[in-house]
Amino acid sequence: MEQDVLPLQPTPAAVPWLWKWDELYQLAAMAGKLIELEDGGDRRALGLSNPGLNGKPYATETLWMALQWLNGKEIAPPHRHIAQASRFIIQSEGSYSTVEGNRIFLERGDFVLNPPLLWHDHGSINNNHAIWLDALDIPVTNYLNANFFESHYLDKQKVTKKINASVLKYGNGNYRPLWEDPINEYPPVSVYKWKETLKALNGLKEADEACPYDDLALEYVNSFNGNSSMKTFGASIQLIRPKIHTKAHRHVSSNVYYIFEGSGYSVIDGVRFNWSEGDFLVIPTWAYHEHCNTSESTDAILFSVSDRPLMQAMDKYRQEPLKENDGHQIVHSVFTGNL
Ligand code: 1HN
Repeated sequence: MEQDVLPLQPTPAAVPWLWKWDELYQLAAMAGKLIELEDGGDRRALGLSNPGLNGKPYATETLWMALQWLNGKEIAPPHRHIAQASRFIIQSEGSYSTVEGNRIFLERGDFVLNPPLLWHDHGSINNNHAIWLDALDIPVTNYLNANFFESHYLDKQKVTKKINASVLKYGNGNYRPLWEDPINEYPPVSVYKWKETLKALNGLKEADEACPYDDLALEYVNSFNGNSSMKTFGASIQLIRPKIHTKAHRHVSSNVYYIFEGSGYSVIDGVRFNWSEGDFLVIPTWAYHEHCNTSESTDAILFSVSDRPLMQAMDKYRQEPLKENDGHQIVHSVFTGNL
């Protein structure tokens, strides 16, 4: 009984899980054909539902992760919500998001921010469909009973700034327009362009330093204050060099990974999860995990979101390395998709 109230350590209901790209893509494409976006309607988003969470469309206890499909020439109308949101672009040519009047064109690998209560809509200027992942703090917002949601009266916002203005103004990271004060709340830039992210990863490669648990990993931060991009969750991009096998650790924060490029595997609590481009992987809180890029010559690049900023803000974050077996888990099975 006492252990129900004061467990000795975290007991996540979310289970480690892997969603394969082929299956997700087929479902999203089918939704693209079958489901119309209506005026004042919502988004065509497939929520990743962790099998440990009783049918809730949540990837972990704290993170919502979905795959969104936008058809060519389509408009996903403006709305706003208190939930903190972000997107990582998988495929887009000619699609845009307008966040609070600031329209940005989306390209593969871009990381897009949507701080709370900012109006946002998406659209496309040609016939190409776009696909991206949405990461939001919906489970936390709902748990706290703090959700607010509002639809806009227009079917798309007026564009009030120059196209891509926030990238032009703030996208270089180290500089601030002298006539503005630092923005302390959320990052001033609304999209971290893939070109810059790749440059940063390549710089880190040259610097020849690495993390034993993640190899080369960078968090997307607010360039004005160094904080995480959102308050309830953060996002990172990670490059695992060929043949690198990281050491295992565990922490009080859950992660959802999207495999942007490459192939390899992760071992989570003794189970091996083989991944390749496009797959999604969940690492629940306090689960031991290590990663391996199995390629001899190609980098593996992984995008991930984590609720660590929330845990740290509440003073709940802990991290510990696996001490035994030179920091490597003993693999007792391979994930097959069966519970
Ligand atoms: C949302 O606003 C979007 O704007 C996507 O693209 C997914 C899931 C739950 C709640 C709001 C979007 C969402 C969402």
